[in-house]
Amino acid sequence: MIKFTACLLFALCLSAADDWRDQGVIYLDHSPHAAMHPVPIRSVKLGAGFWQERRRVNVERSIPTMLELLEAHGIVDNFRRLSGRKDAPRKGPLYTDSDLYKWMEAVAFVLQSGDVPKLRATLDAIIDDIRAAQEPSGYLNTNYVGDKVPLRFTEMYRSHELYCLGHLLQAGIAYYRATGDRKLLDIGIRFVDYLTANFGPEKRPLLTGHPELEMALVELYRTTGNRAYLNLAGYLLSGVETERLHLKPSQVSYMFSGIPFTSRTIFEGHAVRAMYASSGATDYYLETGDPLYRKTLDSLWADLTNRKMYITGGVGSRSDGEAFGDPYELPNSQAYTESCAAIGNMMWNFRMLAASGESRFADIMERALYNGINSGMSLDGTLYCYRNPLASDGEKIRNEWYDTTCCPPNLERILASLPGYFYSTGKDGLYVNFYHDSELNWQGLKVTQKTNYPWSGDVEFTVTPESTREFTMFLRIPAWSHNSNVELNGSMMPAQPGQYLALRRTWKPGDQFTLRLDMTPHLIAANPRISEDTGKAALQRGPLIYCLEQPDQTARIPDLSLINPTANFANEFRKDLFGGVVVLKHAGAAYDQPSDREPLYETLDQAGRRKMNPVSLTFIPYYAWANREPSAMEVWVPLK
Ligand code: FUB
Ligand code: ZN
Repeated sequence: MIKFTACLLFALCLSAADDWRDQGVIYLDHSPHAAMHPVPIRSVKLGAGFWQERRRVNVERSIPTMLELLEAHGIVDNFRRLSGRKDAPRKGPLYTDSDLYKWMEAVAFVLQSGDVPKLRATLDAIIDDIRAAQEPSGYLNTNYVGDKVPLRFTEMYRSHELYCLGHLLQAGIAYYRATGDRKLLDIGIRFVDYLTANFGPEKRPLLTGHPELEMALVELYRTTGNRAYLNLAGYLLSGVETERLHLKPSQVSYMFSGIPFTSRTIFEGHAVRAMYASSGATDYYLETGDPLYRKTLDSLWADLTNRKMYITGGVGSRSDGEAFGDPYELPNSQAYTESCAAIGNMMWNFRMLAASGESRFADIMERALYNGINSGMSLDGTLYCYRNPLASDGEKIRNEWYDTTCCPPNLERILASLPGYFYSTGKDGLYVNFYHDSELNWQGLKVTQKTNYPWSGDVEFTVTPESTREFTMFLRIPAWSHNSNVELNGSMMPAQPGQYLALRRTWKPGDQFTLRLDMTPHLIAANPRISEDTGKAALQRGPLIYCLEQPDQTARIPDLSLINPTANFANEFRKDLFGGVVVLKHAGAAYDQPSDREPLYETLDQAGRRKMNPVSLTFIPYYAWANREPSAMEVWVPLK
């Protein structure tokens, strides 16, 4: 490993040596255009509470059961078959290697938080299976073998060869950062070296038909210091091979690759592809500072957040092509909102946050994480949503397995890596991106948070530097927290929403302060152009979006509406429900006669005479829906 000499961290940075233990979800300590540097996963220990419970279930249930399923569906045997260790036909769609790699990355992230010897041994055995399957050239893919060898790199618009490699590299990097062992990383590097030897502007053309490799290559560059990997990412993003590959406009729209990334102005096509491409392009910007990339990324972000993103942070409206729709095309029950796309949204915004230091990007991360990602996994950790719609008539939405099982291991790797998103360092101090009962211990600084977030908005901080020193604690004040304050040394200071509040002072061991975020529930209106949400409101409390689900209501969901939207919500902590959640109650009304007994059309006068009865509506956090019997649900509720 290359040892860098420059130290770009803030004043507490003691050493510039590049130790694998110092490297987080992404490693930006030497990225010249990074304003913020994530801390390692192992430096943050989450205390009991919201995410730690999810993380416990992830390790104890999700990760083991997913491996059983990957084994049962022959996904691991696909590798063993190539080495002769198993005589079994290849199983599953052409991209299944990536599902195993994502699972391996999840395990590697778990190991970054602390050794789990049994899990490590299982992972080591699978790494051995993968190594045995790799060809001497470095090529590795379980689909393009046997009579499909002639098809290698001939159908890159669909082949997922490079997508799988991207996930292999990410797993290898995570494993290296967990253990210091390069064995999985080197398998990926051998394949990349095969690519650099054979492909490029003067050689054969290359295309990521499903972007993913771009961000993995930039991370590989950050891990090894080898600039060839960054250059390969730049080549893929440059999209210079449109003609040599005879790509059609419809293909480059769908793939979100194949033309220069910097020529993009809007999101279109396959949502996961677009999010991963944007993540890779941001990674490339963080290393190169190319202003055209920054301009493109800013325009795309505006397109997403002003016109194409759900209130849950989910993206991708159409099931046809798993794709973005037109501006404001955000249907609720038809929403596609693949879990992977919400994850991609969070990953992209994490990189934009690092590039800018602006809290609006962390706000989107939080929105996606608590809602559109969190909904993707059942509370018992064994069932998953591929789609995360915002309304349902009660279809069965969660399954333990999908033939395209990209989402489950993706959710597992996010939960396993979560501590790595909580803090970043910058040249002036420490940024607190997320809140949770936790302890950071990093570069001679301890920070503890005592809180019951997200059920409570109060966070008590204790700051303990090794010795007294001056730096800034930057606290993210979410845009939803309209009346926040910080109490420090007996004085209260207000905190503006939508920015990092800078607390600059000389901190001494044991200094304390309390942040109070405003958890008042708010009804949210949608842009008038989102036709499905006209005359409706959604409910948000803190970072959580709420919904109505049938079991909690006294009338059927299609017959319900909210009345008197200015009335206060009653908060109730229900210990018995979903492992403990705050439910919100509000006055509503229900049609006396169920609406499916009304005529299809009638005059407004007649409709106005329909009798409604007062009811109490009970809202639950959106992420928790579909954890009982399949039943109707809605996020956007009609206003009476
Ligand atoms: O393209 C195959 C899978 O479909 C990918 O893993 C995901 O992006 C999903 O949308
Ligand atoms: Zn997916």
